[in-house]
Amino acid sequence: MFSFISDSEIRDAMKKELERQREGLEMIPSENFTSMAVMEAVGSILTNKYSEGYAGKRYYGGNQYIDVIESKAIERAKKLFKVPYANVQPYSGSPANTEVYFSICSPGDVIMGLNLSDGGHLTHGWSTSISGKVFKSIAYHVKPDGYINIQEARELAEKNKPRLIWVGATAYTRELPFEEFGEIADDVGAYLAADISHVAGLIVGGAHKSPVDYAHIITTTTHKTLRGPRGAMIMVTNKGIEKDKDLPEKIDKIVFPGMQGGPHDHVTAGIAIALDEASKPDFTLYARQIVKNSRALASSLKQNGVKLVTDGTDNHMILIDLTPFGKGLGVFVQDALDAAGITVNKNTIPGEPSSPFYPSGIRLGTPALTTRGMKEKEMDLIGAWISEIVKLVKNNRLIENKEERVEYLKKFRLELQSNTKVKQVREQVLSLCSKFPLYPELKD
Ligand code: DSN
Repeated sequence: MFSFISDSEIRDAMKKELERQREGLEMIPSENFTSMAVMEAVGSILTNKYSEGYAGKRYYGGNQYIDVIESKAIERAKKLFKVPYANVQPYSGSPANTEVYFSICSPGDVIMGLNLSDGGHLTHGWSTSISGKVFKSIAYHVKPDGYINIQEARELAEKNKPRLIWVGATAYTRELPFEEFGEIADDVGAYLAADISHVAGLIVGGAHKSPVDYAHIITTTTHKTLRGPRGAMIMVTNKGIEKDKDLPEKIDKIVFPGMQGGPHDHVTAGIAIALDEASKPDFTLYARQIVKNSRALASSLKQNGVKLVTDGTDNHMILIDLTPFGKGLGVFVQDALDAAGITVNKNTIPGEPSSPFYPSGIRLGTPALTTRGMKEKEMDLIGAWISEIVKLVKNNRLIENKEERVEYLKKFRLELQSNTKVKQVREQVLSLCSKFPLYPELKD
């Protein structure tokens, strides 16, 4: 394995990363394990090629095979998501969303998206993102029950007349209300862009509604539930073309030459392969199992006394609300779970009483564990282990003074290494992982 990498510093880190993925429970909801076929494409000679432009209209020679690959990826995306146009060149989700803005908006235009700590994405108008600096960003929120406040979004849209509205999220555990946002956008004359990065695989597998009849534009990353390589796509729906027949051309021009140079052809091949994999009946079973697992995990956590935002889940993701124990506790739970071999991420929750770096929630999900073949029975066990760790660290407090806080966290992390409970859970995690081997094809 990695036999051509003679650079031992990099090779050793790569080997350790493989070991970490194999021997731990990967529960960051935006992560997944691609097939060997996707990895082979991404690690291939395609990385050598430059192909600025589009199939048949390139600025470099020698693109006859790249044209085949990119055209296949586009054809498969169109078929799978039932759209008349797709661009598969965006480097990742944030560039894709930025390209949408510059295709249809001018600086200073009003745009709307879900507030960051309510589950929205940085690129949906948050102040530190270019989207919140260049455009006049209006945020809608979730209600006290954690569900998107559609009434507030309607009122804000009617008052502010946005050019573009985003429906989509990065930390939202319920079905996205595409139809309702479609009506709001139509009523105020806005474009509706659905960012389905998190749920694309669920949509393709029939485990989440599709925005195709309601949105004008759809963006998605390709590496989350869709289980492809790191990359992204921008699609236009029939509704989008009815609103603006030039939308595909505008998007193509903004992606290249507007914002990007040469496409990552190795990634495009990986996307084409992943889209083919996602079109198979097995993928439908996979998508449905992700949601079954997520629901089983949510009920295990609740039974063990852990509070969840919206009290459950409809998708691949769960958001733990740690505020019953105190504010800013996400870092303690994330680090303790890490020590036990369970990888999650600390996350803000709606009405966050602390800060994005020291938030009061934990975001976790089931796409990667489901790829490994785990089912409800395993989720039940994992929910109990996570709850034990939450209870172990819940009495810690985030110290106000920054220097003292750093010292306190250092000591906390050191103590985790010898903690009996953490060691016990770590052993159980190791034993579970050994029953669901990851990448057995990669030999030492
Ligand atoms: N950071 C990605 C996620 O984890 O959801 C979104 O950018």
